[in-house]
Amino acid sequence: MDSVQFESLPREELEAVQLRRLQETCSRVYNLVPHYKESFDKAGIKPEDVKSLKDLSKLPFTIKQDMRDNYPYGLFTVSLDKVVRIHSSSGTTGKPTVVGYTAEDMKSWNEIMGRVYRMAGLNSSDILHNAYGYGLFTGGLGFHSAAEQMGMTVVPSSGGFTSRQLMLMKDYGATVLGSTPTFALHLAEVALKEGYDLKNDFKLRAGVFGAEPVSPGLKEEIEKVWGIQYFETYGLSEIMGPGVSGSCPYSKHLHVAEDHFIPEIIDPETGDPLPYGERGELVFTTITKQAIPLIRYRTKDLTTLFSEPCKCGRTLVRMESIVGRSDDMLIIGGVNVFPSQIEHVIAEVEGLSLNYIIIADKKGRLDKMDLEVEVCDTIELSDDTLMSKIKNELREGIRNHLYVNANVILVANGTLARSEGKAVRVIDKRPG
Ligand code: DLL
Repeated sequence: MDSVQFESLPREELEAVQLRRLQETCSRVYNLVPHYKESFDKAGIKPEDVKSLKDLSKLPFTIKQDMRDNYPYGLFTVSLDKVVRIHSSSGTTGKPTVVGYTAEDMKSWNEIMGRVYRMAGLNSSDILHNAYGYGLFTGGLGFHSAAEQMGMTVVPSSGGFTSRQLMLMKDYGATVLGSTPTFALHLAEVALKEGYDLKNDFKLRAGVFGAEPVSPGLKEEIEKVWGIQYFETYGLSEIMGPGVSGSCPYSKHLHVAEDHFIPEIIDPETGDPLPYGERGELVFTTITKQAIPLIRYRTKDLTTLFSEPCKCGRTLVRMESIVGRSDDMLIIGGVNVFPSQIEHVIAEVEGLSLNYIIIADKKGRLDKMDLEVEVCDTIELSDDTLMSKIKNELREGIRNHLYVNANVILVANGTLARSEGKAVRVIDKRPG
């Protein structure tokens, strides 16, 4: 069965395929990954006990910490000679989360991103201006490979260099923009400042946006200012990258690629499964992944699943756009940032205490991050040379480990408010 047929299969047929793939995946991880043998045994379940999709809820969860504990390749089910690509994303501290793809995984990824493009009405005559970052982040290359495979013309511009991007978009005749929603608005703002006529100088007709949460108002603003249709994709590196779900023209909700991943919603506190229609934490089980299959991976993203039929004819369940996170992860300009990672870097810099506060805000349309840190009580704030050395070291450390820029503000020991209960590490001043 091909990917297109799968999109509108009657539910019973779709679920039969899912069950078979789930059973194969359970055997695979149980037999090949010590972590899973242990966690299945601890939960008192064997792969052959999975007899229906309802049995999914008996399987153990996988969390980000499990990936860290098995860093870098401990959860892989193939040897590295079968792995053709590595990506990674933020870990909660020190080491990043590593994922690998076999050639077959790449085929699946292209298939699901291809579906996102088809749902957006794109085809081989489109020109994709791809402003997602290229590199270890899955955005750039994930968008790139699938578009190329579909025969689109890809302009691999990557992030940054706003004015140059605008020139390329205009001159090369981009019809589709791939970027974070924030960057799409920033591009529009700079274009207007530079005197472009957004509707007539550009040939854009659609955008495929994702990688960060966005309010409905902001989506409308992007559609209006650029005169384009807004399509969304959601995804995460642990599961695959962009393409895990995507919107169609009939619904702002996103169809989940259920031929590759089984979604569940759980209560983030208790871990109990919640029915469709109720909001909770999104959990995915991969059912075709070869290199690093994951069982019941807790995304920490909060959303709702809907099973009602969609006007587009697809029977794949839909998820609402992500409404938040059940942990403290921040997304700054599309880059995931955990306060614990920042703390890890602060701890490495001599002269700093571990009293800090992260302030996420907007500068124009773009995200920015201020980081206020108390120096140790033995350090004089008036020592300019020392202050600039500490500042640079911290800024560089953060850039190297987290790939984001922080505006570092050093303050005297004892200045930052102390909290009676859990320390307040983050103030998010961004609207929405
Ligand atoms: O952000 C993959 C991606 C790239 C998706 C480009 C869409 C477009 P990670 O870097 O692993 O992967 O970050 C995953 O980003 O758990 C969400 O919290 C957030 N996220 C991704 N897509 C959306 C979205 C990529 N459409 C984390 N809306 C996820 C809201 C999103 N949040």
